Parts: sequence; structure tokens; C-alpha cells
Amino acid sequence: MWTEIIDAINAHQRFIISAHTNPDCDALGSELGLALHLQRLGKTVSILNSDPMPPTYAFIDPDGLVQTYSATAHRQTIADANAIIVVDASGGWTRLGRVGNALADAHKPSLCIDHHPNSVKYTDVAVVDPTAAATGELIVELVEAMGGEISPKMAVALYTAIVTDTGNFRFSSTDARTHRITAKLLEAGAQPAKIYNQLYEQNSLGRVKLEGYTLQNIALTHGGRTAYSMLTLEVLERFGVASSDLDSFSGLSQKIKGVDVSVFLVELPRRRVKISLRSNGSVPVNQIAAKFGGGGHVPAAGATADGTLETVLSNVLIEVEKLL
Ligand SMILES: [Mn+2]
Repeated sequence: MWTEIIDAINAHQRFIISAHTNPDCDALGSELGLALHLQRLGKTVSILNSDPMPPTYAFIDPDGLVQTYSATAHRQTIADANAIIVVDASGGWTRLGRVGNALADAHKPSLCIDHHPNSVKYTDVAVVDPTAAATGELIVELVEAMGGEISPKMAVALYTAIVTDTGNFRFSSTDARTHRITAKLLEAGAQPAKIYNQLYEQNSLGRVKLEGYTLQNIALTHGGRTAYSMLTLEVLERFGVASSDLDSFSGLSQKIKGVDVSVFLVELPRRRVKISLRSNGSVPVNQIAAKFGGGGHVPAAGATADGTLETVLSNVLIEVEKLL
């Protein structure tokens, strides 16, 4: 399955790697694992994303390889590139945000490596495997298919990609393949306790208290099958927490017995709302996210919509109800 990707990697020298907007750990860890692999092959690599790296994840990028795209600063980088590799985003160039437009306009040879279902083919070559629990798994398999070695830095980035995208190996996507790949990453130097500590035990007091506030304000609807909560800009400011630093909040209400779907909304500047959806697997929340221009997986998906918290909430709940 890797032949075309490997041929393209061997044929080119200067690469740009990118991923979806609001990059999660699978997107970032896959970008870094792949970039470090390409660097070991003597290639020149730039990782360009539309949105900045959340501070929580910065530990997977000790050398600062991940850059936030700027039209002026990166014009030449894009012009000089021979090929583009997109990871963890197969919905089309628009899933990449601003940098996606620039990359699409560059008309360079393009590759995609992803595990999202319902992919759209928009690159010249694509390996999309929805049976993989994380794109990070696919990067490990690519490195192996090329006879490459996993360095300790690659192991940390790729382990973090997999551990976060599987919800610490608890989502139904987790299988024997996930654990086999993960075992190799442990052998290559990834330390689970250290990574867990970096991911989940570095919160500010304000963020932990905001979690308490969010729990306090969970509401149920649809006979207890849907839980929802939301945070205003004013509340985020009061607790001193950035909207990009709320990854684990979307699943908080999945703890409640009988809840099939969790809706978590965060107010953004300029009347925008970030929608995060979780389900126990019985409701494909990626179908709901798609209605709002987003994407994801059956148990976890997201989107960004225009409107106030109240209007977006009622629109999302209407879509949830259709699928219950
Ligand atoms: Mn992913």
C-alpha cells in the first residue's frame, strides 16, 4: 500500500508537511514523526499549520519544527518545495485552513496519509486507512516499510499521537495492531508515565477549576441521552484559560450513565463557536460535525460554526436528535 508514497518520497528533496486546522496530537505527532524520518533520509522538511501548536503538546517538538503558517514568511518555502504531504486530514484542502489554500494554489505533487472515514481524494497519491486508530500508526508502518528506524524523538511524537487519538487506548478503534505498533514505540524510547504526566498533569490551577465549573454546568436533554455544556469568552478569561487548551473537556459528560452524545461548545471571537462532539459509538457524531463543515470519527468529531452559543447549541441539538 506504500509503494506510491515511497516512490514520491524518494523522488523529491524538499517537502512541506501539513495537517488539519486546530491540530490535535495525532496531527502534530504524525507531522513530527514523518518530518524526523524524512530528515534522517537527508530531506529538507517544513511543517506548516494554519493554527499554532497548543502549549500542552509542545513537549513533543523540542526542536520547534512545527511552524504556524504566514503568507509572507512562507511564500518562498512553498515556492521552493517539491512535494506536499498532508497527514490526518482527508476531507480536502479546506480542512487545512489558510495554508490549505496556499498549498492547493501551489500545484505541487501532493500526498495524503490519513485514517479518517469518508475521505475525499484531493491529493495525487493517498493512503487512507480508516481501520488505523491513529494516523501515527500509519507513519510507523510507513517508516518500517522504508526500512527506517524510529528515533527516541520520533517515538515520543508518535506514541503521543496514538495515545491521544485512542483516548488512552480505550476507544473502540484500539486493536491488537495499535498495541503492536505501540510496543515498538516503547522499545524505541517512548516512556508512557512521562508522556502521561506531560499530557494530563501540567494543568494550571485555573484550568482545573474551569473543569469543575464545566462539570457544574452540564445539562441533559433528549431524555438524558444527550449532555451539553458550553463556555463563554468571559468565563475563559475569568479562569485564564485559552480556548485551544480545552481538549479533554469535550468528553467530561461521557462519564454520565445513559449519555450517548456529549456536546461541548466554546465561544470564539467574532461570533464563532467551536463545536466538540463525543459519543459512546452508538451515534456517528462525525455526521453531525460534517453538517457544520467539520469532520472526525464516529466517537469524536468537531467543527467551527458561525453564530452565538445559543443558536449553535440549538442547531447542533436538532442534528443530534435526528440521529438518536
Ligand atoms: Mn487522527
